[in-house]
Amino acid sequence: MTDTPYRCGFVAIVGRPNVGKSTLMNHLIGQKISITSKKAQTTRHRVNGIYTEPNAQFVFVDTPGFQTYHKGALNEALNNSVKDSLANVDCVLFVLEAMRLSAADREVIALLPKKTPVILVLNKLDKAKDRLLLSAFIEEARAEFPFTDVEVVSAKHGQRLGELLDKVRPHLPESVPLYPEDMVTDKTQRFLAAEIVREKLFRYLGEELPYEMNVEVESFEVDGSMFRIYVAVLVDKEGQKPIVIGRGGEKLKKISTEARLDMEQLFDCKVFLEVWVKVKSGWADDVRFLRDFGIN
Ligand code: GDP
Ligand code: K
Ligand code: MG
Repeated sequence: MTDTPYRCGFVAIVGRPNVGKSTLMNHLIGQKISITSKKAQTTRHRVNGIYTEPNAQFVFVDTPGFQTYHKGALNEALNNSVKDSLANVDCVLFVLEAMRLSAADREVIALLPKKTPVILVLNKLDKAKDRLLLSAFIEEARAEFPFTDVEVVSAKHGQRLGELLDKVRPHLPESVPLYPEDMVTDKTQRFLAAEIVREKLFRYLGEELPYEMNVEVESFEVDGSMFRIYVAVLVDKEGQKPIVIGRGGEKLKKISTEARLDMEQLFDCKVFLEVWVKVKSGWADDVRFLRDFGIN
């Protein structure tokens, strides 16, 4: 019997918004740590998700998608973050949605590294019923870049993720594990709590979502076997408060109830959650707001 060497390395997940990067990472690690939604640009921060096997540890880096339409400072920061995350990884997963290869996808392809293995991951297999069309599409995609390998998956339905891991594993360097084996993310519970509330805001506000909005965990306390979490939703103007709160407080109530249930599942304990809406005002708040984005 030969000894299999332990392998551990970083795997970046890239692709245009909405191809399913966050969904893929959550399913690969078996926990929901990265927020997902139908809206582009839900993921604003880099999130590392860790998956440990008896002989390997995969550290997945979910990159924020990039924005090609609004060229503001925030979007530049997002694009730089994508480039950064590609610079120092052992393998890249480039995610495409089956049967769609758009200009936005090509912009991401242009940023793919030449010296690092890049695996083409065709997601949303459940939407591609025709096998012939699918293989023609794979050929079309392969003509765009010298991908090291290809795998077809459904992130949402957890299909063929084991096959994908089999293709990634050989690219991980021989190394001791970098994280404890029961750790699923290097993000703090405080960070994850804010992300969960953000996800619900995206989900329930839809198009009404104020563009300038931020979520801040004001306090996170352990109280016996439960967590007490106080979260502020910061909006720009007084007039935006009712959008988040809803008639008779109904929207905010839905948002906080769903967020609490997700938190209880993720943290595996009872959670008391209070969410309220505040208008950001003045210089001090602006500084804090920028720091939360990790920009300054
Ligand atoms: P990201 O912007 O690339 O991180 O994409 P998300 O993970 O937020 O997913 C965008 C949307 O695609 C969400 O509505 C997901 O539920 C959906 N999605 C992700 N994977 C699949 C899949 O395998 N099949 C289908 N039908 N939808 C998926
Ligand atoms: K998204
Ligand atoms: Mg995402």
